[in-house]
Amino acid sequence: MSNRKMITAALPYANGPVHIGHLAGVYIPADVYARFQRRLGKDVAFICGSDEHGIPITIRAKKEGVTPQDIVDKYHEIIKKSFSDLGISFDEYSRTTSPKHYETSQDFFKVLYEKGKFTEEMSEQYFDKQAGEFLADRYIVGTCPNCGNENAYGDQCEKCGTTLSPSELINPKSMLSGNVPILKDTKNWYLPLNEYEDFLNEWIIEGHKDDWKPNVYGQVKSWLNDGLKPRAMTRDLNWGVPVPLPNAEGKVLYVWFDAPIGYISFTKEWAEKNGKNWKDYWQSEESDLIHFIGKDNIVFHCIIFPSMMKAHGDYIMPKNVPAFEFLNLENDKISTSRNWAVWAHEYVEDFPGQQDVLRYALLSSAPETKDNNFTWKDFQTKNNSELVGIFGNFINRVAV
Ligand code: B3M
Ligand code: ZN
Repeated sequence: MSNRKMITAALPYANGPVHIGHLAGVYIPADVYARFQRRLGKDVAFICGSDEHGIPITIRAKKEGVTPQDIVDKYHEIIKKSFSDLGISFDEYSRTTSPKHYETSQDFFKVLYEKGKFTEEMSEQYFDKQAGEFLADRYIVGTCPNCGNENAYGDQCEKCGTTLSPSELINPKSMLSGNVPILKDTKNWYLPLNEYEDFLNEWIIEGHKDDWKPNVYGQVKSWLNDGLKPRAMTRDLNWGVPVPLPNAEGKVLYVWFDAPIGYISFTKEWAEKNGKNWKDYWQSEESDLIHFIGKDNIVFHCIIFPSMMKAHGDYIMPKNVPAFEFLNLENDKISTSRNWAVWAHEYVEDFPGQQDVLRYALLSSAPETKDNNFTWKDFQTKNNSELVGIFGNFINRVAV
């Protein structure tokens, strides 16, 4: 156990506000951990920020008829304010459109490129003729080859959790026009994840059998058993961090390449303002790196980002990646598209001064080892009998 704690919380997509599922599954547990470590006298950096690239943002912008920049400007402010209103004690809350992040993620890409860590591959990608755009990841939907879910995305099936590539989808359809896309040749840069299998097996499967959560360990193990494939680290899109190479016009870094580097960029921003050295947190064996995430982000934090850091060569590996399960609301899956959620910024308005009640309620039913459920009835009981009745009575008796 080292004295320095580099704590990250998953970067929320700036395509909508945060809800109680995000709070219970990532931000409140991470905040409690960070506060606890500070109390123990540890040197803590607790870092987060908005994830402002990727297709969820551009899809939302298209839907609302505004620019992606308009979308992220709006939601970054809303998210940032609700975290601060709820007492999430980030040392830094930044955003992936910041200049420091462009510089950091492009530098990271260049190091891997110059070390020969990427393979350059021509491939046929789906292209929407009507929209005149390549269709990456979530721009394409179809049937999951694994479980038959008809609404699987080009990068992942949310029903069974399998990571996919668009070519694996059965009956692919464009999210832009609804049309059946055509295939067109394009060049991208791939990280051959298969070359990191031995390293990942030794580090996680042999090294963290006993101290990582079973859900995290189990998922990693099953991916490694299935075998890893090279994964494209660039995309044919016009919203994102430009690929820093000549002849790469119209190409940006894959959002899951740039977003985790955000943790590093934001640590640099914080360090510069506070007279610290960011390398003490990211490149020193004296530091414990801990990623708080939701269960759908396990592959990115346990396989892809560690392989990127390993390829780079200067970075430490995470000590632990506590991933939480999901929180349901009144026995139904929380859903942004169906507007079935308790939104953080609305709670703060509707229950002024009652932030700690929500923090207590969400923490005491955090989905730590299995999916959990939030109901207003429970919330009322937790407030009235646990906080006011039991805790309040205890304080009152002590004071008397
Ligand atoms: N923006 C959040 C999500 O998958 C995603 C996390 C990035 S962490 C580097 O909902
Ligand atoms: Zn599936």
